[in-house]
Amino acid sequence: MIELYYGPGACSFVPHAALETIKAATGEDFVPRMLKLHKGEQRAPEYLALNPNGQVPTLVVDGKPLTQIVAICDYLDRRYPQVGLLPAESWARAQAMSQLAWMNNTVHTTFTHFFKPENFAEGEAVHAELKRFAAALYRTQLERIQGWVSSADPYWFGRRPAIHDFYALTLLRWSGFAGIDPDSLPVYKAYVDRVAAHPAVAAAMAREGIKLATFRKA
Ligand SMILES: N[C@@H](CCC(=O)N[C@@H](CS)C(=O)NCC(=O)O)C(=O)O
Repeated sequence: MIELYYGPGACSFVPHAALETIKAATGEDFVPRMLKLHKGEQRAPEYLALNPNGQVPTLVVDGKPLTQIVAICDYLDRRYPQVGLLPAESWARAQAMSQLAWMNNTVHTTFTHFFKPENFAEGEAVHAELKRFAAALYRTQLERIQGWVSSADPYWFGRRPAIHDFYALTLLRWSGFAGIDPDSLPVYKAYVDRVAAHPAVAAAMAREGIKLATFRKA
């Protein structure tokens, strides 16, 4: 049995959409387990026993937990290679892992500095500066992703939606919270609209109750 602990709108959307894609392609189902992050459910002792970082996602396979998006996605792709969640050929896969690692350890972390500056420093003035700096840096990182997806046809790796599509969607969706108008990244936005229209991705979004539009003009 596969269970996924996720928080609506959080980075756990990446394995969530992957599991919906697996379900659509193979019929293999999973058990979604929602945590209310704003209520601190990720810090409950029972959850910390699964994921001592107190974060989502956690994949639980036959009772055994696996943490970290990169590891979870690698596992799901190796378990269901027929779904095409990551490229199979060695060099293409290595390049894909390089991009995935960068999205996870750099772009995602830049957003965390905007979203939770209190995790990195104390004091309101420092938090305000961290938010300003991180939002500007985040934009430059999204521009790099826009360059990559400018050749997506229709998805990152071609015909089938893959892990990178789910991460790219999540990162652009978050940009609205950081005051970045997605219309200012039109190629990236058009690509994410395509990804979101895929039935498996739409199913994950519906379960989480999230929409793409998060940007509000100041
Ligand atoms: N490197 C971790 C990052 C996980 C992460 O940042 N999760 C966030 C949501 S996007 C979280 O659970 N935050 C809750 C908290 O920090 O309290 C991974 O790849 O799984």
